[in-house]
Order: sequence, then C-alpha cells, then structure tokens
Amino acid sequence: MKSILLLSLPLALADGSQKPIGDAWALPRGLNPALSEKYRPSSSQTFSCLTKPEIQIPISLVNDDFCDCPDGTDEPGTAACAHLNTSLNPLKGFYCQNKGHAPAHIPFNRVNDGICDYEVCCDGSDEWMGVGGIKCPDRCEEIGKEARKAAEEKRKLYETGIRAYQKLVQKAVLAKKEVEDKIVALTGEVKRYEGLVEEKKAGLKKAEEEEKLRLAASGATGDEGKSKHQKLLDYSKEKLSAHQDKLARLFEESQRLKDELEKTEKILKTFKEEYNPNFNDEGVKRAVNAWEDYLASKTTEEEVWSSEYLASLTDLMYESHQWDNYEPEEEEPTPDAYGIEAFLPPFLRPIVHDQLSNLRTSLVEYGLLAPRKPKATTKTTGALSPHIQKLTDDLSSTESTLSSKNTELSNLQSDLTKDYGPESVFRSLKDVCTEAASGEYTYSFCHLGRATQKNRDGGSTHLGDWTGFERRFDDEIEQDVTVIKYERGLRCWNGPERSAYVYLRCSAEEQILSVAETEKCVYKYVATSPAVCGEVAAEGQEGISMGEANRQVN
Ligand code: MAN
Repeated sequence: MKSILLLSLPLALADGSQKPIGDAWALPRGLNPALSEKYRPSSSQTFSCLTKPEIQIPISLVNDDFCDCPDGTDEPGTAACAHLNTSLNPLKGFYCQNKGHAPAHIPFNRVNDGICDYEVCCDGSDEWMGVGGIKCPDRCEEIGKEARKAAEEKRKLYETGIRAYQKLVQKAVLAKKEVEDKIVALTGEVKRYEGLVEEKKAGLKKAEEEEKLRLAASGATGDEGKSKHQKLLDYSKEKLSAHQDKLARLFEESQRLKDELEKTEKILKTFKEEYNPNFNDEGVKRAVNAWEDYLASKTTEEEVWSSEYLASLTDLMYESHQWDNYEPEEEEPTPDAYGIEAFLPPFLRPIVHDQLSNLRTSLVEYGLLAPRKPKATTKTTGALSPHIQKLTDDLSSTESTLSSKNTELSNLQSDLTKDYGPESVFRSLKDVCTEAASGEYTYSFCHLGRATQKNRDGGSTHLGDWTGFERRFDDEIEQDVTVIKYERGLRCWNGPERSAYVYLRCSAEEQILSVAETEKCVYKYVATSPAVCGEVAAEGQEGISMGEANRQVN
C-alpha cells in the first residue's frame, strides 16, 4: 500500500515558474477541463483532495490506479475509486471529450471494464487500458452527425409542436370570445324574455277578467267543455238545491194551511156546539151532519205530522252535502318522455329534465309539438276558452323558453370559470379523443371527457371522467409535466374506483405512447399533445429533456 505524503516535494522549475512540465501537469486523464485549476500542482508538487484539502498527496499519485483520497478525486481517469459512494465524489465521472460530438461523463465503474460505451463515450477514451485486448476507436464524427440529425429532427418536431400550440391558443381565444359574446347576447335575451313573460302574464290576467265579465253579461253557463261527470254533478247540485227550496216552501205552505184548517175546524166546532137545533133549519142541519162525517173520516194529526215524519222533512230540507267528495279527479298527466325522469338516479334528473325541456321548447317553437296545457288552478276549472287557452299556451311556451335560456346562460357562465389549462388551450381540444392498443386492451381518452378501456369483446370499462390537471414528475424524461386526471371511474372489484392519469409530452400530434396499470385500477398513460408545447417553449428547453440536458456538461 502506498503511503500518503503530507510533505511537499520541491519539484519547482529552475526558473521558478509554476508552469507544468510533462505529465506531472498535463491535464489528468478523465478530468473535466473546467476543473484543471484544481489539479495544478502546488510548488511542493502535491495535490489536495478536492473535498478534504488538508489531505495532500504527491501529484505523481493522481491517476495511479490506486484510490488515495477519501473522496476519490485523485483518480479522475481510472476505476480505482469506483467503489466509493458517488455522493462522496464531486467528480461526475470519467470525462469523455467526445470531440465532434458532445462531451459527457461516464460513471467510474464503467471505465476500463472492457466494453465500448459509445452511447456516452463516443471517442472510446474510457477504455484506454485496452482491458482484454479491447479497442474502442473514436466514432464521434459518425455518432455526432447522427445525433445532430436526430436533434435537428426533434427540434423541428418541437417547432411544429409549438406552432400547433399557438394555433390551439388562437382557437381557444376565439372559442372563449364566442362564449363571452353568447353570454352578452343571452343576458339581453333573458331580460327580453323576462319582460315578455310579465307582459303575457298581465295580458292573460286581463283577458281572464274580461272573459268572466263577458260570461256574466251573456248569461252563458260556462259549461262548455265540462266533463260529463262535472255536468252531472253541477246538475245534481242545482236540482237538489231547487228541490230543497221547493220542499221548504211546501212545508211552509202546509203549515199555513194547517193553521187555517185548525181555525176553520174551530169555527165549525163552535158552530156545531152553538147552533140551535130547535130552529129546525135544514141547511144548518146538513152542515152539522157533514161536519160530523168529516170528523169521523178525518185522519188524525198524529198520522199525518208524526214527529219522525217532521224530522225527516226538516233533514231533507236543510241537509248539506259534501259535494267536494263527488268532484271529478284531476286528469292524470299524459305519460310522455318526462316519465323517464322517475327512473333515473336523482342527480341525473335535473340534467335530463333540462335537456327534455329544451327539446320540447324547440319542438314547440318549430311547430312540431303542441304546447303543454297549463294545470287547472282550481278543481272546478273547466276547459278554457280558445282565446284564454292560446294566451295560456303562449305564456307557458315563453316561460319555458326563458327557463332554457337561463339554463344555457348559467352553463356558459360556469364554463368561463373552468380551468382549461394554460392560456385556456384545452378549450380547443374539447372532445378530441385518442386511442391506442396496449396489451389485451385498447385505451382511449377524450380531452375534458372520459377515459376508457376496451377489451377484445367490444366491452368497455369506464376509467374515469375528466377532473382537471396537475403537475407531476415524469421519471422517464426526468421532468415535471402536465398530467390530465380522469377520476371516479367504474369501481374495481374489491378495490378503488378506477382512475387514469395522462402524462403529456410536447408534440404536434395527439398520440398515446404507452399505457400501464401502475397499481390495481390506476392507469398511467403517456401521451403527446401540442397543448403542452407552450410549457416547453416557456422553459426554453426546445425539446431537450432534463435527462439529456444533464448529460451535456460543457
Ligand atoms: C379488468 C380490467 C383490469 C383490472 C381488473 C380489476 O379486468 O379493468 O385493468 O385490473 O378489471 O379487476
């Protein structure tokens, strides 16, 4: 084992200059020229270990294929210190000059390992010992040319990507402007329709009042259009009430007649008791006999006006009736497409309801469907007069147009607050879908839409709906990238809801590069899109990944 000399060995030149002579001061093999000053021999011809300068070794021990410094900095050109933890050594590796291409560092454990590592050291300088007879001739000219060509192609690809990005941004600006313009126009229309609804409501109210007055003046029954049941009910009410009135009058009349009869009988009774039979007046005698016959044949008062009979008469006369119980039931609404809502999950109902309302409104507007009849306001309301009906239909169709315009307006307003990515670029890609086969499945994703996994039988599995973006580290290209998130997909058997994350890289084309199920029911897509080329331009990397950039040490 060599000893470490801490003494300085005077190897200064005769002229006292510090200029190196021969190999002692020639740039050590494998050293990045940027560090040459650190390896300039001191006047005592020693080298100070880079991170432990208190440890000095004779300059002759640099690159002697023996690890002397605890940080390994004395062996920039051999693998002697390759066993040390790389974090101890500030040198990035063996420096290959790669003249004609880009210089690079190769890890020390690959120096003199008997393999030509041309992908890093195109000049073959890492195999300077010729271990096992290996020869690695310099291929930098050819490799450099190919690399420059590839870099140029990549640059062009990124340039097209950036141009495509700019076009997308322009399109997005227009699309956003379109939404803003629509909002302005719709706000005006909503106001106009609000006014119209108020106007039509007032018109209808007025017409209804006029109709009432007209009916009253003409004596019209207003029965037109009533159901048979309603007519029968109205008829029965009217008749029963008339009979009750008549019965009451008859009862009164009978009471009056009874009083008169009583008075008359009283007179005749008095007459019979007080007449003088001695006068022998034949007329009086006949009258008294007739009176006695009458009394003999007369039905008793109790027989005619028994208390039960009187009570039943009074009941009949004053009986009140629960007519409401006999009112016809309100007509069941005609089943139509609206009935479908009842079968939908509650969260879907308002959406489907709005869609159906909009569809109905459009059909009504185009005259393809009759407007909905308004619900009767009271149970007894019969059919409306054609004029009132028209006004009611008109009002209801205006109200429904207003409601769909309001829905559209609030959808547009919330659209403006949505995150469409930098410069709202994803607005232009809305519903653009890309798919690719991977393993036994075909995967797809739609911008701002849904990610899907299809199997060979044509069955498809919902992997998630678009929920937004986030930045994540893509370890393949060693940089942060934009990731589109698709979440709340079909629940995995015995697992989570499926989700997919699309890691984007810049390119002019929308393309899926790979898909992997990184953990159960979590899918990682790697895809290209011009939508992220703006980030590349902003970072000024011109398409060079951090990995590549790191390799390029100047
Ligand atoms: C299906 C696919 C797979 C998933 C399993 C989980 O086969 O969606 O990707 O891992 O279900 O059961």
